[in-house]
Amino acid sequence: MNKDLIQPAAFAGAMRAKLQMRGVAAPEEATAGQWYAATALAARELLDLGQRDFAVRTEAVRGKRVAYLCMEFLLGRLLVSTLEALGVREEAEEELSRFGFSLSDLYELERDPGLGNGGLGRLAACFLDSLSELSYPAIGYSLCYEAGLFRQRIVDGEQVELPDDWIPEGGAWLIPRPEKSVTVRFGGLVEEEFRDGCLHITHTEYDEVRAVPYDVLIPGANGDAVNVLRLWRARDAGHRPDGSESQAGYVKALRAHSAAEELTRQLYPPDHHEEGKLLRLCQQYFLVSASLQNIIAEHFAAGESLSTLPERMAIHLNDTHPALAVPELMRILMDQYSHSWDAAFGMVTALFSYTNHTVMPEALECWRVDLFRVKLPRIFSIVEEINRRMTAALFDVYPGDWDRISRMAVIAYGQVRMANLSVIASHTVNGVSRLHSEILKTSVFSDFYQYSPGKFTNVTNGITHRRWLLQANRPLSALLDESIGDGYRADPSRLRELLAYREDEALLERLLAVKRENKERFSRFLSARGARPIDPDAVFDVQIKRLHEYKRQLLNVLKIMSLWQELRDAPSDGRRPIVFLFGAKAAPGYYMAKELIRLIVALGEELARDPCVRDLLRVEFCEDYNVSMAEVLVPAADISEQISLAGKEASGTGCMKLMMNGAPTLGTRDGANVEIAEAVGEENVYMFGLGNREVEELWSAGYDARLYYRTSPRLRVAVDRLYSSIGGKDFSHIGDYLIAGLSAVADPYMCLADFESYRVAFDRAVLDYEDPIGRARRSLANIAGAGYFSSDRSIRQYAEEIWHLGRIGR
Ligand code: 26Q
Repeated sequence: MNKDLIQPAAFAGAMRAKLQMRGVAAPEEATAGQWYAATALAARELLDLGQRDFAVRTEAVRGKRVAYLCMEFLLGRLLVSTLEALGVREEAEEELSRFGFSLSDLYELERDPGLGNGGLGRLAACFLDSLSELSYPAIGYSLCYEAGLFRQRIVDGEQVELPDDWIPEGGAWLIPRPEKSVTVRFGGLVEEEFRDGCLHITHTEYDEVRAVPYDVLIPGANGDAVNVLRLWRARDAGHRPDGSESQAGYVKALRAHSAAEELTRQLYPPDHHEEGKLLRLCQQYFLVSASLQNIIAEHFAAGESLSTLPERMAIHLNDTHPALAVPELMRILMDQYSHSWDAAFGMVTALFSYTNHTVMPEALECWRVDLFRVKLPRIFSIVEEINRRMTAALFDVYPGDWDRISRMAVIAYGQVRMANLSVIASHTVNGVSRLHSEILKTSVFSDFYQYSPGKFTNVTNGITHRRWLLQANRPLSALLDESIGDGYRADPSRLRELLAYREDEALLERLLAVKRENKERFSRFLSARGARPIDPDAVFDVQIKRLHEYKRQLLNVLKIMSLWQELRDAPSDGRRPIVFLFGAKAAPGYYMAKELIRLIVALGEELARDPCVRDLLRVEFCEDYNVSMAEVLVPAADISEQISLAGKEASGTGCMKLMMNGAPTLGTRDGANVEIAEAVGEENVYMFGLGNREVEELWSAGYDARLYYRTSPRLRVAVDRLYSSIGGKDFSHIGDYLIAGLSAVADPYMCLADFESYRVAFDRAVLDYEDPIGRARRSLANIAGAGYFSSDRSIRQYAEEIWHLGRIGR
């Protein structure tokens, strides 16, 4: 943010003033919690100044802003990144140390705002960070869930979900803006009447919910920007019952009150099977309706008229979750501002762009027409009209080609298809890695690609190196500062300069020392949570991501089981221990994912009980994996497991965090792995397995998992092991899943087909580990190649190629 507005020397005084304001008599008496609150409040005050200043500067040049609509923003803790960006970290640290505290003590007190499930939400958070860093005017819109993603406990070897009431300890960054509240309508009756050549809509008997915004301010470290993340909280639009009503009125008011507040009670985990998650549909509409009302109000407040909206604003749909913004904007323009259909739709396609994050067919969002119509009657009639006009236009181009037209329709077979709606209404559609964007063109959206090829493009994902390198790995950034200078801090592409040190043994040794320090730190972190200490000399093999069949944690398990058997067959002393670290949450309704967690935990227990292997192979399931844990675990990794079935992982971003911290990828040619291998060179990664085309061919030829089971003895041993008890538990159904396929195709994600080449690649990685200089050099190449995967690069691309934003500079 604008540093003219900050006097770092005054920050300590501001912290004390906030203590006093909160009723603490003397700073000597303040607890860590009170210091935390005071520090956050003092920082918020500066952020508030910075945000106003940036808004004024943006207005002065009639700057264009992007509104990034996303159901999730997985921010992680904010204290350190904020103080760092404000340039007052040292001042805060010094003041705290006077009273016996440190910033890291306080950081530990902060609850992770877990307002996201995984990659998509974390990407949104990295993007906001980059938008601010690069001085692009932006506003993120999302929901202020009272409970974020569940906290995970392992009880009796199984995942148990606990509610995550984060606001009491993590809400210090939320600034309520009740004066900007709006109301959102659900249900009711819609009447359409043609009068004086115009369609008049009357909407009656709806339920109203009030949307109250809470702002989180996101500063850039360089430049002047502070952008807003606006989180909507649902509140009853009427009055809370106070007892003055009749008995029936009281009950009715109470019911309406709790129904309204239920809307933003919790974040939903992905659940593609359960039909009729009506509340999720309402959440989506609530987000987009409140956000669009806010966008338009602010546009008018700036003295603009609707016709200039596309000059001043780009609206981005992060996945289809906020796609209802399309019909909602149509509704506002037509019903409230008397636009014609064509004028309104023209406005929509000038404003909207859309990013797709998945090719998994079951994850393409659809809503049942009957539910949709009841909850959002007017929105439904607009979607119907979009569909009618679209299919008519398609008929002109493809007369009689009903199959194609029905594939491209927005409404078909009783379902509203959000992906088709998003594509039709957007001027640009992008995938999140080169391979994924190609797959979009050839499979999921091939019809649309043929119809309008110019719409489709790629923007490979990125991560903010400020959190994932500068903040999470201070020893490494200190070493980089000393060697290549600090230019990479503002321009991560300059990490490339590290390549000049490839032959510098002194530097390579120091790189090894940094990794070791980080491994020790993680080992302490785990021990503090009650785990048996890990030997920092062990190889740290890391697979951290949501639990999903396509990500193939099971393939990793099969590998570990085969290694286990080998050690039992040929015990050997003096081997280097390997620790397999897993971090993963399973969607509560995803049976197989939960079973796989049970398997990983049981395997860990069984290995720990086997005297033959307990010191050599260890499986640690890291409970409650989240952003804060990743900040400790990522810098400690020796091997980055990115082993999804080729064609399934849209991009992956964990792969980028791990490479930036020096861990070589052990991975398939999927998602961003392909580009990582290209950036660092094949000799610095361990790629294996079928490619995307080979997967498709094998699939159409008829995949037979048993073939691999019969021909690879070490695979057979691993699969067979699933049929005897592990940690006293039965996992034979997972064996059946792989080779019997009782109700479906056996091994649907082809773990068996990739097993042998995976083992070969893994063995090579472990062998290579024994050459420290070679290992350090590989690590160096990964760090040096990570610049491209900075979200600063992704955001520049979005801003220049899709949103057409300018930077607000002086
Ligand atoms: C769906 C229906 C009901 C409730 C929730 C959902 C839901 C929620 C979240 C569906 C999907 C998500 C999240 C998807 C996601 O995180 N995708 C990942 O996005 C990353 C960023 O682009 C990619 O790197 C990953 O490859 C992709 O899996």
